[in-house]
Amino acid sequence: MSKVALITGVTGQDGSFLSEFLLEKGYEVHGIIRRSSVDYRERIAHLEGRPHFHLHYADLGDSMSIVKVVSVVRPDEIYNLAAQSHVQVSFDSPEFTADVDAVGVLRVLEAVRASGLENTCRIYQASTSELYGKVEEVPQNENTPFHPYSPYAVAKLYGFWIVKEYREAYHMFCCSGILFNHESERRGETFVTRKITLAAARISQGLQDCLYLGNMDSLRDWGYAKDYVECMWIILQQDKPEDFVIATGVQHSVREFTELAFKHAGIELKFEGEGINEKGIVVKGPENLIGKTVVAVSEDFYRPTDVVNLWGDPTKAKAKLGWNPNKTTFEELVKLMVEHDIANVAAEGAAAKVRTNLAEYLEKGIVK
Ligand code: NAP
Ligand code: F7E
Repeated sequence: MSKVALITGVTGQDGSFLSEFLLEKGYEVHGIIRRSSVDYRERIAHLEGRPHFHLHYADLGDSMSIVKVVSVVRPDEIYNLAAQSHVQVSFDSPEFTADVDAVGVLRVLEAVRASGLENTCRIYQASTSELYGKVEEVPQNENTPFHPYSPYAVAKLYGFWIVKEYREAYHMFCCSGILFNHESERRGETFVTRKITLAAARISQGLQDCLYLGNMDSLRDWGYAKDYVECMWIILQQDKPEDFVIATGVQHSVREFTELAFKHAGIELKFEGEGINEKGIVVKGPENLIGKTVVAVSEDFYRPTDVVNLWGDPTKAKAKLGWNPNKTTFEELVKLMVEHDIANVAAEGAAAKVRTNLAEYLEKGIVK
């Protein structure tokens, strides 16, 4: 009998990679989706219609819908990845973020109990390095004190503690993966890495003039999402439920990411100025870009409180899970994202050109 997994957040970056990974392992995979006015689910479109992949409408803000899905699917494993996951957006929608990212976790745990699955169903909670927030030590490990520094992080802290509470109170097999930033060619376009790789691709093809960023000094421990979803599964295959830090153990700034991404797109940058006046100027690359400012700072992307020094210590995961933190290096990650976006942007550009030509032909009466 194949194992049954339920993934909340199946349409997201991690949900899509995890679905592929579990299907490959022979799982029956169920995911929850929300009704949206746009029906195309880009990241999982290639999986829809496959025999072992099933979708159900539910929402983490709606307890009954979660109870219904859990009691019908009766999963062996639940991966609770659903969240309002954008830190800056959490300052604009703090209540929604708390409802989904904090109480939503409780709803999943209670749905498991209500369905009588508390002794059999294993639960993975998508926790985050944002819990360390205004960091109290570097690098951060499982014993580092938490200091959440955004509405997102405060909500996720509740999720972390309620999982721990249910583990101790009801002996449920539920664990938190404290994952540091993980990126990919499927990363949402408003997270800094993807925003940069898309801009580098567009600027190199003459489709964008300038990339506006916020705090370029911010430091992150960036890994590849495809590697990280494997850890989620390994965490649930352990003999006893435990929490783990998953990170690469290597730290880079937003500026370094930008420099490298543009380099892969054939553009060498020199940074001048400081803070709001900092600029990235082209010193090598396409003739028409030399001397031009293609990176600048905008206050719009500063946060009321920003987490600026995340650096994970994956020692426990290496020892107990066999995690290889260097499977995909920072350099490989940036390269694969830029290469993907260059190809993507070129295809979009070609499609846009066809549309422009078509508009011109229609106007001239060449096609009717
Ligand atoms: P993502 O791409 O933003 O995906 C979030 C998913 O949650 C989407 O499928 C979204 O559905 C779903 N969702 C949001 N609100 C929901 C609701 N009320 N009910 C049901 N589903 C809802 O995020 P990700 O990068 O894959 O991250 C996955 C999880 O890991 C999140 O919990 C995130 O907070 C956490 N995390 C991420 C990182 C990282 O670096 N990526 C690091 C640490 C922790 P729609 O498509 O309908 O919006
Ligand atoms: O910001 C700075 C920004 O939005 C990274 C989520 O997956 O990882 C993610 O949260 C840093 C911050 O990710 C821009 O101020 C500068 O210091 O890519 P981000 P995040 O906030 O680290 C954690 C682990 C999660 O759990 C979250 O779900 O980059 N930054 N300029 C910028 N950030 C953005 N978004 N846009 C800028 O223009």
